[in-house]
Amino acid sequence: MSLVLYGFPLSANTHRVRLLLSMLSIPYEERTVNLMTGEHHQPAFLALNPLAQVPVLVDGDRTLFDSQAILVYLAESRAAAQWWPGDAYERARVAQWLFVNANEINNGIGYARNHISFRIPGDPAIPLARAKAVLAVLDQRLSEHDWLELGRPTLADIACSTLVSVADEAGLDRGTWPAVQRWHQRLAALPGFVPMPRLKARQG
Ligand SMILES: N[C@@H](CCC(=O)N[C@@H](CS)C(=O)NCC(=O)O)C(=O)O
Repeated sequence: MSLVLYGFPLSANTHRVRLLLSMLSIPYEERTVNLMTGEHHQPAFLALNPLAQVPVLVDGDRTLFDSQAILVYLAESRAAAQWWPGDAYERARVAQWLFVNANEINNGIGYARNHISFRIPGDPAIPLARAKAVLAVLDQRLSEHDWLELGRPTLADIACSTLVSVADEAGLDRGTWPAVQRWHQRLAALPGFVPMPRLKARQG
């Protein structure tokens, strides 16, 4: 079966799928959907995702949207139990963090980054407050644990790491959360790790 990831280079939601594909050494083709020119609103892409969002994963005749759902699908279909365990309680503990990413982290760091770095109109104050609150929770947890759950890297770490790694693009000083930084360094040392692409203006 051929695997195709529809994404955008600066999309954090695309990156976390790219990261898992790379860590699992799964061959795939990435096709860029140009969000800047509105390609995601064209009928061809809407047929893949009526929400007009990347990422979308096409696996043969199967089509999926939402990065969290795609992570789960890849880990389950490739029998990657290290990342997404078979035990119900363990799996739910990992799942907690997928939802933290989709809610607190995305509505915090993600929206603040949109306002500050992509200049999407809106007041960044509320997302910034949310971002600081969730980063404090992550920092507390990661000051006591190497990984978010189960004592090993799981989908929880993949899901939560992407936006956290570019928190400075949301106007936040990443040094404020040292345990989070050390955790990200541990993740970056794992085989197959690929970093989240940086906004050009902030490179170097
Ligand atoms: N819950 C979705 C969110 C996807 C999403 O918001 N993607 C952004 C790019 S990072 C997008 O396509 N935005 C286009 C738009 O909203 O116009 C996921 O986790 O994949």
